[in-house]
Amino acid sequence: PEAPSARPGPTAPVLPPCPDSPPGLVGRLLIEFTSPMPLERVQRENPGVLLGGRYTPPDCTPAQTVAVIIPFRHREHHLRYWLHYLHPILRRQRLHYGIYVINQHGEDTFNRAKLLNVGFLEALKEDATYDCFIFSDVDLVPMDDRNLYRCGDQPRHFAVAMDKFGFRLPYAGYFGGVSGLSKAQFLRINGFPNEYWGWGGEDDDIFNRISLTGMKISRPDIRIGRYRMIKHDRDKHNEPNPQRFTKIQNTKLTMKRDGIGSVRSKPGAAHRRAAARQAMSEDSPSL
Ligand code: UD2
Ligand code: MN
Repeated sequence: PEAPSARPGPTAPVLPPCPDSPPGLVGRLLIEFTSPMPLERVQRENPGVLLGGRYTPPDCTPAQTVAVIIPFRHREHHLRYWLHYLHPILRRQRLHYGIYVINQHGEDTFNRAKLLNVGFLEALKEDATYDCFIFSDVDLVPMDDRNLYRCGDQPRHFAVAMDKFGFRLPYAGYFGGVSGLSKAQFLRINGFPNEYWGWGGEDDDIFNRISLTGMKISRPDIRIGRYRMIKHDRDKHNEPNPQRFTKIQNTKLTMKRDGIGSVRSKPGAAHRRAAARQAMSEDSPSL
């Protein structure tokens, strides 16, 4: 037998790799949103989660480091349910993860995809080792913990069977709700569009980006990728975007200049930079 190991630190033993299929999963879960969920309870029931929503399995070394990015504004009561259900699930999945709630300040029109771009950059700023990014609506809770929140060799769509769509995929190219891309996959599509203001279309644009760069969507089995969405009305300042139908026709043209490379810039600056970049590398093979 080995000597009892010292406290964690430079002398801590090297943990074995986490198993491909985590042993402690329970399968189908009971998910309901009746009584309100106090944050104190979430905190009490998840003692292993560190400040900032970070968690590392105590008994194994995961292959990936996962940043979960949530687009957010005025949904505190949804967030409390989400945290209540997701922390134990992600822990059972033996993930090394951090949660990033990306709040849109002010009352301008909501922009989900741009918030997700910001989340990608902010997570990497905090921890450059993130190599997998899961993008989740705040109101979507998986009903089965075998739906593993990790990245693979193709972009992943997790929310394939939602209660609000009768537990079916609404259409073949649907990529909304919860999705995941490795850092390399995300950069390959130049991240997400920044120019979808209001509800709708941005998920289809992301789907187009993935197809146009020659990747394929991977999905869990329809019996496992089940979700409950917390019932809600359409938020203020997130009206359906009337431009969405024409915009998703033009992904091929817009994705080069509108994406993770231009998220921080003011209107106009992105165009100028893209033009400069193109002038410098007309024969660039990417995108
Ligand atoms: C659908 C998709 C979603 C996205 C959206 C169109 C599902 C389950 N999800 O969501 O992925 O493609 O259509 O844009 O089909 N949010 C806030 N505050 C707001 C507005 C939105 O926090 O004021 C966030 C929140 O994380 C929310 C998400 O944005 O879950 C999507 O907005 P939604 O839930 O109002 O739209 P929904 O359910 O039609
Ligand atoms: Mn919703």
